[in-house]
Amino acid sequence: MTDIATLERDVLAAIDSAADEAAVEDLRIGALGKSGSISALLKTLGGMTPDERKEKGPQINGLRDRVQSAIAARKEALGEAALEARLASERVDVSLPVQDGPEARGRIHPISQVIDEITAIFGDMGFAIAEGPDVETDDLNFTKLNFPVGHPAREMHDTFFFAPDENGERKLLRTHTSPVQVRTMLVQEPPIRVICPGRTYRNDSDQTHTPMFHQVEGLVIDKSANLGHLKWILEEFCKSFFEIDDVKMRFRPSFFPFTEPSMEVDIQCSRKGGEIRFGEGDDWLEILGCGMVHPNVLRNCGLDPEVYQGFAWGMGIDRIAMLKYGMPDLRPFFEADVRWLAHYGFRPLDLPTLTGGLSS
Ligand code: 2U9
Repeated sequence: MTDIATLERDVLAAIDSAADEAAVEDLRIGALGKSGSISALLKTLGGMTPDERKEKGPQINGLRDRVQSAIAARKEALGEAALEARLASERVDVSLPVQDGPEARGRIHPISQVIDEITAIFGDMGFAIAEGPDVETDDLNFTKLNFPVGHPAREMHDTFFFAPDENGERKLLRTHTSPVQVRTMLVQEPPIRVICPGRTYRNDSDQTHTPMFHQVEGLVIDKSANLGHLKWILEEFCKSFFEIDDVKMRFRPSFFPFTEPSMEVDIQCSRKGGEIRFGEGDDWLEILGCGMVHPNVLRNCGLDPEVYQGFAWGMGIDRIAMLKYGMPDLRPFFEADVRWLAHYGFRPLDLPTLTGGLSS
């Protein structure tokens, strides 16, 4: 076999087995590029005698032409195969249902939903919504609320304290949202009607307690606000929130430093087969605490208790969310598990309204 025939056989075999277009291009450069093997043969023609050139010229040029067309054919075949593979892998089945967008797949956390429901109910009664910082001063969280310095109630709150700053002041994570009402009274003239939902913190953790939890507290201050008004507001709230026509409520005497008198409130319920239903039955369930604002608190917040009076209440949002939506354990609320959220969460476009129902 001549050198030319051997070269042709090798180059054509390599082209035939090239796996992709890049490999074919490498072969083209190796054969027909500036320093390619066939280009080298073509260059030898210049140094040949006319007779030799007559014989070798057609052989070498024929070799170049056949290799060129083999390369073009292989490139085309590989290009078509690559396109086929891409079309197969990227094929869109237009008969499949359209995938939901984020607004349809996302879920509202039950706590956010319940805060929306609570603010819708109290907003409709004419209450403003107030918020304040999670990191508070001892003064606003305790002293102004009539917790005497060194009083055991400060310890009862299992407070998370920060290290004292350069002035010796020891900040804390608020143990209730009451400092928000204190801030409101310090800057706003009565009449005051405000609710304060938000995060609160206590060093406590078990099946019904998490170190961070949510409260909503309410405050009404004017010249004649009294327990009759408080009772009506709480009854209307419970009827709206639990979506029941009527509800019995039971007020038991209690103690809080910031209210006098103070009460804990139970609502009527039935417990059948482990399921709690409100507005029926003859069982009771504690849901909130309340009372008339203590005169010391009014004074501490710049209001004259001889002129102004009012009432306040507080309840745990997480607890009433669990009760309303039948969630057995509090801890998954804050574990950010999307499977839990997919089950218990709410569709973002289903906004709670008073006319359309709150849990629809
Ligand atoms: C001011 C004056 C009075 C807010 C109140 C309660 C009673 C109460 C608890 C319920 C369960 C907290 O979530 S819980 O752990 N709260 O019982 N809260 S009266 O009284 C105030 C607040 C602010 C200036």
